[in-house]
Amino acid sequence: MRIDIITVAPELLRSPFEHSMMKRAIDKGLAEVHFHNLRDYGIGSYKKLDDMQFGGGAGMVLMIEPIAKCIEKLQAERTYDEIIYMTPDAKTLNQATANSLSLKENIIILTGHYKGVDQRVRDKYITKEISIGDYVLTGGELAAAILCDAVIRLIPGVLGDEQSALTDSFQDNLLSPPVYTRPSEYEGMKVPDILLSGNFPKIEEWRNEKAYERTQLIRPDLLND
Ligand code: 6GU
Repeated sequence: MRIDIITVAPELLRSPFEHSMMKRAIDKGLAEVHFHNLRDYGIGSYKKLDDMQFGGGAGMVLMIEPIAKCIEKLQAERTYDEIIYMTPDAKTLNQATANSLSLKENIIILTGHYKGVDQRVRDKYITKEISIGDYVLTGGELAAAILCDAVIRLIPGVLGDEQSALTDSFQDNLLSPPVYTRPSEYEGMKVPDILLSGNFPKIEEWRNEKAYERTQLIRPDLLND
């Protein structure tokens, strides 16, 4: 999978790709991530990227021309399955979206800044808009890193244990059950007997029960989906 990220702040984005699972995916050749500094496509000698919004109001808006130049250069090189815009005014990222994106070949992720991008960018180029939650970040860069992490770990071959992605929280709309490791007793706090029993069908049943209880308590909305 190839991901092209268009951003005004590539330095804000690099580090998550240099560690842990995303690094492993890139090292294994399962994911390829390229950063494109929007500034390189800016207008005039000042490399201008943004301007005031028509109609008045606070905040600068990213102009269409630099973004168009960058996207069209990439599109001339290959076909993209999705051109995603990270923005708080969109549907929230969930596991189903991550699953489906992990099967794509080439995607572009555009990250906004300031007051966002000119609506015509969204109308002309964007095929999917994603928010990571109901709160506002300064820019879409960290959101893009989060999207990439959620997607890249799902690419077949990235996780060592093929099972583990399937048993993640949310994979079946349930939160994960509690987990324990050694010691079996700590300051009087005991690991539930069932987990030490060796009775795997019963353990599985207990885990399902706990997952359901937790979901009911913390995220009942997931059970209605
Ligand atoms: Cl994708 N961008 C920004 N700027 N803020 C957000 C977001 C994205 N998702 C949640 N808040």
